[in-house]
Amino acid sequence: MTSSNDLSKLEADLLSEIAGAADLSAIEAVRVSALGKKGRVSELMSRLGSLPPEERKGFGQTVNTLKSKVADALDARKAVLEDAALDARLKTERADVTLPVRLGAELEGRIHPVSQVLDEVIEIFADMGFAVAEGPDIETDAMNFDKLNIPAEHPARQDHDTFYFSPKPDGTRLLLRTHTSPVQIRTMSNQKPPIRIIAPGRVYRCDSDQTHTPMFHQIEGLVIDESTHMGHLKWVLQEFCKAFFEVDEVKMRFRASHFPFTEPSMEVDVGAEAIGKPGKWLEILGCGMVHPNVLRNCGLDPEKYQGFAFGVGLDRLAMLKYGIPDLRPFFGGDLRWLRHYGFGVLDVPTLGGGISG
Ligand code: 2NM
Repeated sequence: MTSSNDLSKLEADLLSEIAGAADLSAIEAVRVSALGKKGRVSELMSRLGSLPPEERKGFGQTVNTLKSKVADALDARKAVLEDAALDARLKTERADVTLPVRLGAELEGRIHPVSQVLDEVIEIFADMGFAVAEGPDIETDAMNFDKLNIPAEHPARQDHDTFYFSPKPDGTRLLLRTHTSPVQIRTMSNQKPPIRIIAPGRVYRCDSDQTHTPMFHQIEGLVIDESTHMGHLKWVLQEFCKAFFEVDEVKMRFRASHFPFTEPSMEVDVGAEAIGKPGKWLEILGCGMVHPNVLRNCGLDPEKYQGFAFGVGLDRLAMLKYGIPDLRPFFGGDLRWLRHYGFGVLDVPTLGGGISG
C-alpha cells in the first residue's frame, strides 16, 4: 500500500531533482528514473492491479496527476537548459561574415562543366541583349511538335525518339520535351516582338550510345522583329563563337540543311583552329529563319514579323572546349571525374574577367 504521504514525498523528491538537474544529460537521467519503464512513477502504476477494486480508480488518478506534473516539470526544465546550451554555443561559435573567403573546404566543391558552359553562354548572349527564358520539362504534343510545324508523320515524332507518358482519358499525351523550342513557342505566343531570348535547359530523347544520353542539355535562341534577317543571324553566331572559344577570328561554314520549323535551315561548322586543331571542321549548331507557319501558330503575322532561331548542344560544347572525350561520365556522378573536369566555385565566367576565368 502506498499512502498519500508517500506519494507527496515522491512528488517533492522528483520536483527537486528536476529543479537541481544542471544539464541535459542530468535531466534525461531524472526522466528515466521517474517515467522510464522501471521508473518510480511507472512502478506505482504496476501496483494498480493488486489494489482492491474500490481503490483502483482513485489511486490511478492520483498517480496520473503525479505523472503529468513530473512530465511538465521535466519539459520546462529541459527547455530552460536547452536555451542555456544554445546561448553558450552562440557565445563561442561566432561567424564574421565580413571576413574574406578562407581557402579551405569551400574550394573542394566543383562546378560541373555543363553548368560552367551554361554560365559562359548566358554571359555572352546577355551581353548581346538576350534574356533567358525557361519552360517546363514536361510538355504537350502541341507545344513540342504541332506548333513547330512538325507533322504527325515526321520521324522525330515516332515513339523511339520521344519519351511519352501514358495517354490521358481524352487521348492526349504528355511527353518529355525533345528540344527547348516549346519555350520559344510560349514566348512568341505571350510576348509582342521585338523578342530576343535564349532558352537553356534539359531535353530528353530515347537514345543512348557513346555520343548520346537519354537526357542532355540544349540552348536555343530566338530573335523576332520587323526586319530581322539572315545577316543578323550570321553576325550573332559569329560573335558567339569568337567569345565562346576565346579567339579573335573564327572560320565558319553554313551548310544548307532541313528543319521543319525553319526555312531556310542551316547547319553551322566552326574551323577547328578555334580549339587548336587546324584543318578540321566542328559541327556545332543548327539554325534558320523561323518558318512562317510557326509564326502563324503563335499568333504572329509573318507579313509583319520575321526572325531567326538556333539550337546548340551544351554538352557537346563543353566536350569541344574543354577536351572531354566521352559524354557518358557527364551524368555518372563520379567525383574523380568531377575533380578532374570541374571548375572552382570562384571561376565565374565574365566577359570582363575572361569567359573561362
Ligand atoms: C534548332 C535549329 C534551328 C528552333 C526554331 C525554333 C522556333 F521555335 F522558333 F521555331 N526554336 N528553335 C531551331 C531552329 C532549333 O536546333 C538545332
